[in-house]
Amino acid sequence: MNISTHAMSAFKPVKVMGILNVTPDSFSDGGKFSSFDKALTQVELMIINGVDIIDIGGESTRPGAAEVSEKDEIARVIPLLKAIKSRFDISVSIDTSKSAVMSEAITYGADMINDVRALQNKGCLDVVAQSDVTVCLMHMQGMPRTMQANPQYNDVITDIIDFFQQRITSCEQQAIDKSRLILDPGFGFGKTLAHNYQMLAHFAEFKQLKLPLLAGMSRKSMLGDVLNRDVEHRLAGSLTAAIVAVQQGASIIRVHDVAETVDAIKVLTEVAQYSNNH
Ligand code: 7PJ
Repeated sequence: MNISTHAMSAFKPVKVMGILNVTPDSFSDGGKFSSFDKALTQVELMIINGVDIIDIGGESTRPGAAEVSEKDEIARVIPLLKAIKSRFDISVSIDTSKSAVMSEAITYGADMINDVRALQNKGCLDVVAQSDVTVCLMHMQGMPRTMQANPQYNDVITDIIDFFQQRITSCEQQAIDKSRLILDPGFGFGKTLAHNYQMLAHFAEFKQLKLPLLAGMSRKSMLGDVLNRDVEHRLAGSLTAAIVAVQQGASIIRVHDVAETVDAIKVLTEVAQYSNNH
């Protein structure tokens, strides 16, 4: 399935992307079956709860996180991708910035590449051009290790729109059709608290690029800083942020809490059916 085309259709149902983190200590050596089975159980639960896309990430891009080698990242995500694709009928996205990981992921049936570096690393545009996967181009200022040090923008919205326009042009020059692209302003990726809330308050402005939009705010610091709650207690904040993003035109919401987000979006969608014909 071409996710971006689907998200652009007239009715435009909002999709929920469920986060599946593959931690460094899980099964990179292929020997720890309990972690592997746990991940598959989590996938099954997300599917039961109505997830549309599973997003597998083998590189931690949290602020301050260390880098991971190509070999390790492949060992973390590809066996899981294969297992999911052989057991379930569900779209899978691979959260990576490495062309070798993208290539393997595409070979083993990934439906989408989710790149927090927006295909700027060497070889990524080429690999994606030779496939038909959907791509999420995310904006990040700086690199994960240092990005939160001192983020600066002239205007966070227009700076990100300029970045998107450049990336869209680069994709089109490589014959990656616009219909395959999804845009994400990258909450928390080289942004202050104020930048993050400006992005959310004005999220609808990204619609001018005429592409589906993805928003990922689940459990992030932009919620924790306002709520003064640790990462396990940010569900209400995450749902509120998700709903605001949907109201501002987001097509895909990337979350940890699938069941709750699906419920919230169902209620919002029901309201929307009555709001146009008063
Ligand atoms: C995002 C992501 C996001 C996209 C992460 C975390 C950090 N990919 N990968 N958008 N965040 N597209 O989930 O807290 O916001 S990792």
